[in-house]
Amino acid sequence: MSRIVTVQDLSCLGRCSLTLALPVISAMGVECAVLPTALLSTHTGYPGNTYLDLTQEAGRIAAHWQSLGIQTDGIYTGYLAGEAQCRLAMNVIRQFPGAKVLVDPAMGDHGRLYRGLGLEQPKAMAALCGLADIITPNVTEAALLTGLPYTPQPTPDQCRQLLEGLLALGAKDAVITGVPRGAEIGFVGRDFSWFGPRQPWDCHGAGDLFAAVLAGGIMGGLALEPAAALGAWFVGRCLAGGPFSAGGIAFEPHLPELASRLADQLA
Ligand code: PXL
Repeated sequence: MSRIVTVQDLSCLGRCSLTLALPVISAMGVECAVLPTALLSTHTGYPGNTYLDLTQEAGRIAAHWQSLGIQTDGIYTGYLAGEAQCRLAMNVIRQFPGAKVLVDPAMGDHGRLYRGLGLEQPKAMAALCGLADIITPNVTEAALLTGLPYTPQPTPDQCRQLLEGLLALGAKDAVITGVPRGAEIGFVGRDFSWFGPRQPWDCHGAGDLFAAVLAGGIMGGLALEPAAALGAWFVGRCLAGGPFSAGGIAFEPHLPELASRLADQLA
């Protein structure tokens, strides 16, 4: 059985980051160890969320694991707030050489950083991306990381430029997610892309859901393209049950289907 260590916040309500990664990755038959970087009442899409920084405590947890000789097959980092948390994630990656590293540089959408993040975030996240095997920015994050202009519907040529800029950060591979194209939406990688029907609504946590399925798929034994396709299929499947409020995408009823689809693909 494979193990993933995931480094991201615990937003107590709102189906994103850890409350989503843990059930999704577990349902895919992969053990999910958690390194919570902050404790929030809700994600920052709700007004007035509480925020308790746990960077120091997460460092103590990682040090304890090191003293026990704990190993992991994969590391998956998500939303991180500030330079110290990105440095913590980089130290965790160095602690487990040989682990496959997925960095989802969750920090913004619709052309803007999430509320509460500082202007230093893209640079700190770019440094973390440099240590990754795979990064999964959305269109906004790809622009923030590369310094290229944000365009809501990048053309294939613009996607290629974004990918080049992302790989120049040092990441071994990159998939741009949530790329709109006419009535469709999909993802674009270096030598593959996929587009499917786009729901008239979007929802908080869609990027986290894609990344969690991708992480579970790769650690379960899939190659990058089929793992990304599984992620896109699952996000589409869950979003079709919407629209959803800030409480997030109701993915829970579909977890058995995700598990059986993964098993079929591995068979
Ligand atoms: O879904 C990404 C995410 C994760 N964690 C927190 C967030 C967000 C998006 O807003 O606020 C705390």
